[in-house]
Amino acid sequence: MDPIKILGTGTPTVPWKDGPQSFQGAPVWRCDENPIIGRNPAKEVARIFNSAVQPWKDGFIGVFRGEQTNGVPYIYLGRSKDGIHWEFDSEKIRFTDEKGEVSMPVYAYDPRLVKVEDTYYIIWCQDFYGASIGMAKTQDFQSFVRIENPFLPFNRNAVLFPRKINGNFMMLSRPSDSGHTPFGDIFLSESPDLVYWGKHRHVMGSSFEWWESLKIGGGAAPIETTEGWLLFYHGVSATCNGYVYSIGGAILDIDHPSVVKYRCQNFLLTPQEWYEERGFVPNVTFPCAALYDAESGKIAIYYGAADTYVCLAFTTVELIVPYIMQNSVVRETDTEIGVR
Ligand code: BMA
Repeated sequence: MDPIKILGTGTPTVPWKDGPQSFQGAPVWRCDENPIIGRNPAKEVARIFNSAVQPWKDGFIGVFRGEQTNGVPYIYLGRSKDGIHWEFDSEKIRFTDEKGEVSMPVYAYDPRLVKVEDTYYIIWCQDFYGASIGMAKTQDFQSFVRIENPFLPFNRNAVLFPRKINGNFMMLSRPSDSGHTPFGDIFLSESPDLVYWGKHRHVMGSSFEWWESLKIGGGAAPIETTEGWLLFYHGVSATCNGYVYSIGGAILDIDHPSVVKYRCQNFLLTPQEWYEERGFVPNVTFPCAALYDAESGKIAIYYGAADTYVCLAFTTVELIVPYIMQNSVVRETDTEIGVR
């Protein structure tokens, strides 16, 4: 088999810590500086978690879910030299409409940050007469212009692909209900212009695997590899003591990403450390971004822990893709194109 490679470039300065020589389960290891963002990280922000980052200039920039001290979540901008140590703006991101008028969502959480061509898109969950997806664009991280809400309520966990496929923008999302949704599959939608969305396809469902049996949701923007789109997502199981959020991995077809080529039956990471098991909502690991370096194959996964902290975990494309392939179980609802 040819060596598995990341396509695209990424950044050679991806945050990195060497891993162990062998693994008991998935070849994913945690950063020894976790949690990289602790409690009370900014003025009137009690917790930052479920956040997304990108390389920017000679360092990194990110959009962070900041739980304000009044309990309402908003998105804050953060900057870092090394991707591990972060500083935050004291004011939340000021969104405007196309005319430049201030246009703030009622609340905003779980942001993703994806670069497509020369523009960065922020995609988050917000109130649109019920929980749904909000979007904004920026090229300079100074002006943030909201664009049309892509979907009707209720919907969560939306993430764009980092390039157009067959000429269209592609977005994963998870239709939901208005509460702590006890169900949910990942769907794919496409758009020629980021205004009109259609050609909706089912990608994959909550499976028979116990750790993701209740619902699943897209996580980091998919990473293009020689085997397909590498997707880190979250899977939820319902226990007698509440939901448990783990990180899963799948590989989607490069040209038809509603087709799942491989789906790992084992979680890649599950709550185990104190900062994942203890916090505002215990037992949550929730991926929202992954940085990579195509040359070395290094991958750094940013995940929220216990709705309280931001954490980092590492892997490489040469380790994780074969692990997903070797432990793959796909069912008909995964491998079909996903339209009925
Ligand atoms: C989901 C979202 C996430 C959160 C998770 C666990 O419904 O609200 O932001 O991390 O629940 O509380």
